[in-house]
Amino acid sequence: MHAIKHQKARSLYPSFERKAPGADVSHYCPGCGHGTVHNLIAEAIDDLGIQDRVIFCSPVGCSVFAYYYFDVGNIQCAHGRAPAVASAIRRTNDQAIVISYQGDGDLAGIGMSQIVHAANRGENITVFFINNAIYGMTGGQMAPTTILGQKTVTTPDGRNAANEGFPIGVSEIIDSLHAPVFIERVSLADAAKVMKARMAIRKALRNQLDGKGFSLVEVLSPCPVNWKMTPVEARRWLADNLEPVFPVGNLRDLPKSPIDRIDKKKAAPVSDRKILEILGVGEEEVATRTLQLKEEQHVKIAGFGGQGVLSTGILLANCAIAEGLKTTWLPSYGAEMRGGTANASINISHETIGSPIVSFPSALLTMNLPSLDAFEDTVQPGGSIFVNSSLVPRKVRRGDVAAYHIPVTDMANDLGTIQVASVILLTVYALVSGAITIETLRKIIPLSIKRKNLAEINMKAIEAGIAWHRENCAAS
Ligand SMILES: Cc1ncc(C[n+]2csc(CCOP(=O)(O)OP(=O)(O)O)c2C)c(N)n1
Ligand code: SF4
Repeated sequence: MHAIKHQKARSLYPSFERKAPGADVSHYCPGCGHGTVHNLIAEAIDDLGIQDRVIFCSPVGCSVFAYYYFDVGNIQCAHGRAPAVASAIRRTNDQAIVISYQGDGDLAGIGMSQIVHAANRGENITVFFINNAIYGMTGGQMAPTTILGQKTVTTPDGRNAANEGFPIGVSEIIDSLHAPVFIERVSLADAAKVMKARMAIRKALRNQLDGKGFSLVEVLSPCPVNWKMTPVEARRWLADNLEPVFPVGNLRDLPKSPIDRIDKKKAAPVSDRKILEILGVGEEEVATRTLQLKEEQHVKIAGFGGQGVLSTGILLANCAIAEGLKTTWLPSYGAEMRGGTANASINISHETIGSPIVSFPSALLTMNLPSLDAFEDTVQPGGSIFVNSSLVPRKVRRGDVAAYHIPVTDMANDLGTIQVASVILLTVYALVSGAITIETLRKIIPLSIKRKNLAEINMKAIEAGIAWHRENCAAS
């Protein structure tokens, strides 16, 4: 049993210096439950000795500013997406103790599928779900957990099941899944209940430390401002009205995760070795290959849907794997099936890559004018832009990048199909950047493209790219 200390937890900053001038106190309203939960979490972090390991994922909502208060690693997540972010951090950093801290609008409204899937995967993360039965930050709209009859700005006559459905019991939904190890609903209605909340919060963090798996603590928490009550009235209303709808207590406390029973080999993510096997590249081949990548590559390939920009991106990423490099590929496309805009972001590095996003490409491959217009200004100074000059009627305007204008659609047409235009562009990029070898490209194409005749034209496209590079090796 830990002694109660009458001092601020070490895991909270001594003074809360927010951006707003003179703002060095918490922004929470008087009587708000968020502050209480923050204290309970911070004390648990101190007592478990994990301050230097904790990464706190704060949501969109009143607790968005948690990073001003917790002296731990912090990430502010998009609305409802904290469980996905927390899962990714936990999977890539086994030393991290990851907290997903979420309100009811965040977790049970916009983020409902995120939390259900993270719980269902049994992610080894800890979720603190602050249920104040209302959208606090935006001024008191109905939340999924608003109780029947509760007046909010969007249900001025009270929530009515016929119109708005019933309040959602999040803990009960999570309890219907196999994987979670710990689910408890607690309340901040009085001091004794706060002490129970304290125990549950500790247990949920301890579980992660012990590698047990997914833990969720739902905290029934007052929002006096939007409930239009004094802090004392709010605590009473919580006990009299919220607790009967959302009964407090432990719903689940397993000694170990059911996920442990799954064959570890089957659960293991696909390794690079497996990918090399699929690509038909021998390990010795990778080991003996001289890595010629001099600097990290952040590539954006952009064009119309149907111009092969996404598949060319996959080809580049596959080549990077075959070179023994780390890589990521991230597609982005509009809602249209064909003819809409599409782009692929590819990172290539010797090191593990933290994010698949390419905001500032070192190389931009553009297949059409809208792509050049959209991304030209984002290219890093000293980077390169490769332009399909058959379809782009203007030159690159930037003076601080190397520009290559290549009539790849015309060249591909001469080979028999415009489908291979983007591969010609990729070949020139490969030669200019040295990121991947032509030898690898030749090897991967037949493995990636199953239709033999198309693979053959792609091989010709590589030769066309080499020929163009030979004749125009200087920036045009
Ligand atoms: C994508 C997106 N949609 C909507 C919003 C507006 N928004 C900000 S906070 C919030 C609700 C937060 O309510 P809740 O999760 O219950 O947290 P509380 O503020 O009560 O702690 C909403 C809808 C937003 N910021 N981003
Ligand atoms: S609006 Fe409600 S949840 Fe938000 S800080 Fe104020 S009391 Fe807390």
